[in-house]
Amino acid sequence: MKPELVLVGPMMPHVMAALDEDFTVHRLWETADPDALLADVGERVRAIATSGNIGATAALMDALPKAEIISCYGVGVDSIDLAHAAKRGVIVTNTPEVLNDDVANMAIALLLATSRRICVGDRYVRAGKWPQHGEMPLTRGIRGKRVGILGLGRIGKDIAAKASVFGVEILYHGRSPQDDVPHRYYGDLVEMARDSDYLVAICPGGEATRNLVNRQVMDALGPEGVLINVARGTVVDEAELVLALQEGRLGGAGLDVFLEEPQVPEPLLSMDQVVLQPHAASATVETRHAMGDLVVQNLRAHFAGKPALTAVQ
Ligand code: NAP
Ligand code: 8YV
Repeated sequence: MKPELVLVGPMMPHVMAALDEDFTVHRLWETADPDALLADVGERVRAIATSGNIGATAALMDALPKAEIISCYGVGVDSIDLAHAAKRGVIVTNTPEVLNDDVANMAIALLLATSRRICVGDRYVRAGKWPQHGEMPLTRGIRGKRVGILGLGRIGKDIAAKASVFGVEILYHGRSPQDDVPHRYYGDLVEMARDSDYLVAICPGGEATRNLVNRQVMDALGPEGVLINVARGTVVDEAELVLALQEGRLGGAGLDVFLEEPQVPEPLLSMDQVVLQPHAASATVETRHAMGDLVVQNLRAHFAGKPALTAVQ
């Protein structure tokens, strides 16, 4: 008999087809009464498949007391109650590495788009302003600038490698220095921001990093500085970010992630010094395919009696 699995939200068709092959899948989002479904099948379900944006609460785990594994579509697992999963002995897996390239590319794209005002230029041309007003104001080059990376992990290192090609100097901040990297380490984020032209946030979300990029950090980055956030909305004090941009204490921002997605603070929508994305850093066909495959591979390994491929805990 196939093991039973709760799928909390839709996934790519090939992922859902693969899950259907190996599991009896209960589609939580399709039912009008999720609590009734959980009460009905809860005692039999042995696996949960979820995504980084939906996660898994303690209540969901309690409703599925026989669940052995949570397979998450996404590398960030801040939306999963990891402490509760550990208490219940539930394995949690994520999708690391396969998304590094595209997420790093988005960070670089935001860095270039903010400094070269790509979206402003696009709007300038579309609005017919070029023939009317002539050249747009000059933008900023990035060669010789300093890029401070908050979170020099798998993706952060990829961003560092790609950014280096543009002739920038890389600085980094994390909880501890890393022996095997050539970049300058800062134990103090404010100090790094003071020395940076661009600050790229790519650390995990969750309570440990909540509002790490606060008013002090933004003021240290300064009126010419640009914040790129491809980490999580929680990492940046969003209200302070809006104020810093409005008051010109911060030069610009490239933002892929927000506090209350899909809501974006209204004042950001009209700011030319800001480039916005709908949490799309990993959203290419290729990467999302690979992430989906890994969700399935982790589940298959576990139910074949093998260790999950990419367990977080
Ligand atoms: P990773 O390899 O675990 O790297 C995380 C880095 O963050 C590490 O270098 C770590 O360094 C640092 N860090 C952790 N806790 C910290 C803290 N409290 N203060 C300062 N630095 C801290 O993770 P990854 O695979 O690169 O992914 C990083 C994050 O990117 C994910 O968790 C996710 O939130 C985000 N992400 C976003 C998107 C998107 O679509 N926008 C896509 C993928 C990932 P230390 O251990 O030295 O502190
Ligand atoms: C996904 C992400 O968009 O991997 C992550 O941590 O933020 C993104 O790749 C998200 O997890 C999908 O829900």
